[in-house]
Amino acid sequence: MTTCKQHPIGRIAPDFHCGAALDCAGRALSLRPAAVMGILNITPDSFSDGGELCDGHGVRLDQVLQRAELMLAEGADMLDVGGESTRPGAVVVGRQQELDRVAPVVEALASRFDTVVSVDTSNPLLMTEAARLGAGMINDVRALRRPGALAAAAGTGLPVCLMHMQGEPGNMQREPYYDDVLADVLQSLHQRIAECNAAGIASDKIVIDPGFGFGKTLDHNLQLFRQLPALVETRYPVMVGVSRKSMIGAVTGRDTRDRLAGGLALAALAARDGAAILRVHDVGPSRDVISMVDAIMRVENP
Ligand code: 7PM
Repeated sequence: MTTCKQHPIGRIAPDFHCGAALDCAGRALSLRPAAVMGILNITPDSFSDGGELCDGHGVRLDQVLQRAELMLAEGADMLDVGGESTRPGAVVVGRQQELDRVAPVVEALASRFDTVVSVDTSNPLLMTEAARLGAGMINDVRALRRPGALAAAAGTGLPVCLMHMQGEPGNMQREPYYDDVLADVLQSLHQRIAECNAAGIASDKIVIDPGFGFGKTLDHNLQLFRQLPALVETRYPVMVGVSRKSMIGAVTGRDTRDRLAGGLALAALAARDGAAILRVHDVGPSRDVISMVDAIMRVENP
């Protein structure tokens, strides 16, 4: 294991090469320039897309497919399907209900579209089922902490995104505290990576995510974002999810539906800092930001 000089606890992934592609169930996902992950929230109470893909009667598959098609036309490299709202105070979804809600969507997307379908879940049953139905990645805001999740994820052979969260969705925003937010996030992610490795998930299948808004104050979120380069230096691909989040609302004073410009500013900074995957609601504009930043970074610097 190599160590990163600037960050003593930032051990680097032994086998990961910057610019490499991620193997998502046989599909090569290029991470340079950053990949765009389009968000498909299959929850009745999603905070920014108002349950339009799912209502009291269940998932509206036609709407989901239409939205997915639009995102892909706008240049999404992958789609992230989630059926559990992690909003503080959200209705808790049962494991079976989550499975019934999300699995058919994964199947429909994977069979119709030539793209990577990521499943946003902490549920081991859904991980296994989604992989069987053609999912290409597992995205877990609990970083595979639920009983059975490590083994289930390892069994799929899929890449996993390990997100940092302090606490649980129900209590995470009650006075979050860190001595040093970056050090804490890095240390906890390295601990999860070690658990993954021990369970048989190789380092080249791991993506890390600082978890903006998950058990963090505005100041923690801003500090973490400022220190993205330190996360990128671990050589694990870094996912950034800030689209429409409250840190943008807190700075700009805008409602969720008016946070696009703020989010694009952060997308530009994340792309410049070397983030590997941007998880966004607004695919087209985010794609343009990445293309533009990439053009600037590629041009020769005399
Ligand atoms: C309510 C609160 C609804 C928060 C939705 C959310 C991330 C994620 C989410 C992230 C990764 C949202 C979040 N956020 N997965 N899932 N990283 N890897 O804003 O930042 O979409 S849910």
